[in-house]
Amino acid sequence: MLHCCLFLSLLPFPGVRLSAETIKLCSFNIQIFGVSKMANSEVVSILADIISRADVTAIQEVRSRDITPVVQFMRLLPPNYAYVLGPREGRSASKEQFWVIYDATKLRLVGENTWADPEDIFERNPLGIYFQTMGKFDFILIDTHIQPANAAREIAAMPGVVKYYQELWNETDVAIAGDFNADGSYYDETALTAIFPETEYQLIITNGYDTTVAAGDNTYDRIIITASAFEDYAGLCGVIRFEETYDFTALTIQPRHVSDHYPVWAEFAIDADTD
Ligand SMILES: [Ca+2]
Ligand SMILES: [Ca+2]
Ligand SMILES: [Ca+2]
Ligand SMILES: [Ca+2]
Repeated sequence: MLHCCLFLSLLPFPGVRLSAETIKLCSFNIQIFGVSKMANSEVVSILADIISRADVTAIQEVRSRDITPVVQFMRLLPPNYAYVLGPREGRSASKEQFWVIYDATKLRLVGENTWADPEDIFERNPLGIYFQTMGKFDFILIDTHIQPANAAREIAAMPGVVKYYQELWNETDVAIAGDFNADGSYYDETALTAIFPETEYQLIITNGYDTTVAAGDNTYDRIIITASAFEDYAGLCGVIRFEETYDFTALTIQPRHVSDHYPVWAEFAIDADTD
């Protein structure tokens, strides 16, 4: 009986297939990445370890006037990792860049495009990237960092961004990954299912997850996929609570020095794709 229960507990949700080979997609707001953060070797080694355990990571909050910290960080990763760095985005003097780091032996970059935002809705225009895995799975990754004060309006505009990229690349599988600020005082998270109805989208990181290092319980960080990618989702996702993963008693830093956000992740089969 015990064996039976153990076995059942390993099964994914009904209807979700297990695939031998998967890719791990991560999203991580690394909080004000630039010269100062790069100077802290303990922080940087944890960031590098997390990112090198994923096959592709959508990063938010690169804040640097020049590319030097980005280039320095890439040297700490295994040589098979490549990246796309988006343009500097933001309405004030404080600019941010999206940064997508991926394992080039697992994923091939097919296209990259920053949303032009004709109605100027987004403070930081989302970055779309079209990836082909080494299996059948091809998909669009949208990296986003929703402005907290304007969360409802920016989130409501996101399905239009999805549609734009689907038409641009003639590809229906989309994973939106990023810091949505979709909880707490910024946003009523129960409103997400109206914007992303379950016939058309799946909220992989659902409202119960805590993605913040602070004591509060907020699901700011999200991975959301389109219906055609339901077949590709391998049924595995989570939040990396790095204070439980790394031994901070051996370090001089606190978990909050790594970031105020935890990374979120999801796995996708590379051979289930039919579109
Ligand atoms: Ca596809
Ligand atoms: Ca929540
Ligand atoms: Ca928390
Ligand atoms: Ca698909």
